Formats: sequence, C-alpha cells, structure tokens
Amino acid sequence: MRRAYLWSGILFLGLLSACQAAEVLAADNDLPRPPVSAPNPFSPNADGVDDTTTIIYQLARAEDINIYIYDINGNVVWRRSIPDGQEGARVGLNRVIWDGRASLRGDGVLPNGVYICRILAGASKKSLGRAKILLLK
Ligand SMILES: [Ca+2]
Repeated sequence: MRRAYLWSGILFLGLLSACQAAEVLAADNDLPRPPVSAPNPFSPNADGVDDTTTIIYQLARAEDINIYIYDINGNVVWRRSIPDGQEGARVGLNRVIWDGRASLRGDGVLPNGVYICRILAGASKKSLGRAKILLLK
C-alpha cells in the first residue's frame, strides 16, 4: 500500500517539469508529521505519574478532526470529534489528552495493552497517520 503510494508519487513527479517537481517537493516538507503520543507507555493507575498521554499532531490547516483509538482487535474504544478551529483542530501543533479510559463501551480504564490512535481530517476523512500507544498500569 505504502509502496504503491510511493511509486505513484514518483510516477506523478516524472510527469511534471523539473520546476514543478521542486515545488511539489517543497510543499511536501510542510505536510503534517505523523501523530505521536507522550509519555508512551503511560500508566493510568491514579498514582500521579504518567496517568495520561498526550497525542500530538500537526495540521497544515484548520479542519474538522476525528480521533479514534482502537484496541488490538480493531474495536474503537475512544473517539473524539473536534470542530475546525477548536483546540485540537488548529493550524500547527495540536495536543489532545487521553486518560486511558474508554469513551465507548463504558468509561472504565482500559486493560493493559497496545492501542492504535488514528487521526482523520476534514470532510474527506483523510488520515494523518496513526500512533501506537502502550497502556501499562
Ligand atoms: Ca501512573
């Protein structure tokens, strides 16, 4: 999938003049970096140390954001929708805190394990990438 994307990108650049290709590559540097979370692992056990993790991502423009956190079986356990312009959906770096609780399927602290955070932007729900988050109480 990623390789196919890369090859289609190279093919696309091949069709452009050298000048246009330079412009595309310059614009590419401004693309949002993949989301990360810190601290990771985190330990939501109410001991006051690393009880939450902050999901950090960069947006090239303000747009509606949907954040999904999945368990290892692919079930959505936490979801947040942030309207364009609010904290978490602004140009530049955005930070959203997750406390390790499920927002769906009850609100308890989730079991230890790997969770996948996925961030989708805009009406087209374009993926900004995904981050693996390790929850270790
Ligand atoms: Ca802790």
